[in-house]
Amino acid sequence: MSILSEISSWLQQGRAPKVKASVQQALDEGIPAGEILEQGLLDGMNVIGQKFKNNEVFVPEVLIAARAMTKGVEVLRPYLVADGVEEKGTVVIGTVKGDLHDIGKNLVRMMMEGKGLKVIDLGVDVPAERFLDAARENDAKIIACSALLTTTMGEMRSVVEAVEASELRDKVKVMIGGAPITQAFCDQIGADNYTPDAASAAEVALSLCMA
Ligand code: B1M
Repeated sequence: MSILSEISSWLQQGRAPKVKASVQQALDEGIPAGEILEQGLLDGMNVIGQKFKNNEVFVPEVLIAARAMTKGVEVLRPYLVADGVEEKGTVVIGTVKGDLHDIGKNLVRMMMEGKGLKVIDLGVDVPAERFLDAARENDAKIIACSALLTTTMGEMRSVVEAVEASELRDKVKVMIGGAPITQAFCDQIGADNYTPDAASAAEVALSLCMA
C-alpha cells in the first residue's frame, strides 16, 4: 500500500497518531504537501463522507475521522503556509450561524495565510453581525463565509444583506464556499465570489486584496 493510501486508511479508521506519523513520513519521503492533502487526507475524508451518506458510519466515527484529519493538517500546516510573508490585506473568515463544520474553512484560512493575507478566524456558528463587526474592527477587505449544510447556506444571504445595508458596502467583498454552494447560489444571493476549493479561494482573495 502506498503511503498516501495508508494516510487515507488511517484517517478512515480515525487513528490520529497514525495519521500524524504517516503524514510526517510522506513529507520525509519528499511528497509535496498539496499531494498529501489531496490524495491522502481528503481522499480518506471523502470515503467517510460517502459512508456517512449511506448510513454505513455515524456521527461519532465521522467526528473521530475529522479529528484525525485536523491532526494531519497540523503537520502539513508549515508547508502550506509561507512564513514571514508581508501581509497583503485582511480577511475575516468563519462558518455561518448554525453550522459547526470547520475543516474546509480551516484549509481556506491556511491557504489564504500562505498567500500572505492576514486572516481573522471567527470559528464556527458565526452570525451575520459578527462578520460585520470583525470586518470593521480589522479594516478587512473580505468577509469569507463557509457552509456545509443545505440548511445553513441561507445564512450567507443574511451576511450579504447585512453588508449591503451597512457602510461596508463599498469596502468589503463577500466570498462564499463549501460543499453545497454553487455559482448559481452565489449569483442568486448577490455575493461577490464563489470558489469551489481552498486553493482557488486563496487566489481570488489575494487578487481582490491587490485590486
Ligand atoms: Co456533517 N454533514 N453533519 N459532520 N459532515 C456533511 C456536510 C454531509 C454532506 C454528510 C452526508 O450526509 N453525506 C451532511 C449535510 C447534508 C446536507 O446538508 N445536505 C452532514 C450532516 C447532515 C451533519 C449533521 C446534521 C449530522 C447529524 O448531526 N445528524 C451534523 C450537523 C452539525 C452542525 O453543523 N450543526 C453534522 C456533524 C458533523 C461532524 C461534527 C460529525 C463533522 C464535522 C467536524 C468538523 O468540521 N470539525 C462532520 C463531517 C466531518 C462531515 C463530512 C463527512 C466531511 C466534511 C469535511 O470536513 N470535508 C461531510 C460530508 C462531505 O462533505 N462529503 C458532512 C472535508 C473538507 C476539506 O471539505 O468542508 O467541503 P469541505 O471544504 C472544501 C470545499 O467545500 C471548499 O474548500 C474545501 C477544500 O478545498 N470550501 C470553501 C469550504 N469552505 C469554503 C469557503 C470558501 C471557498 C471554498 O470561500 C469563503
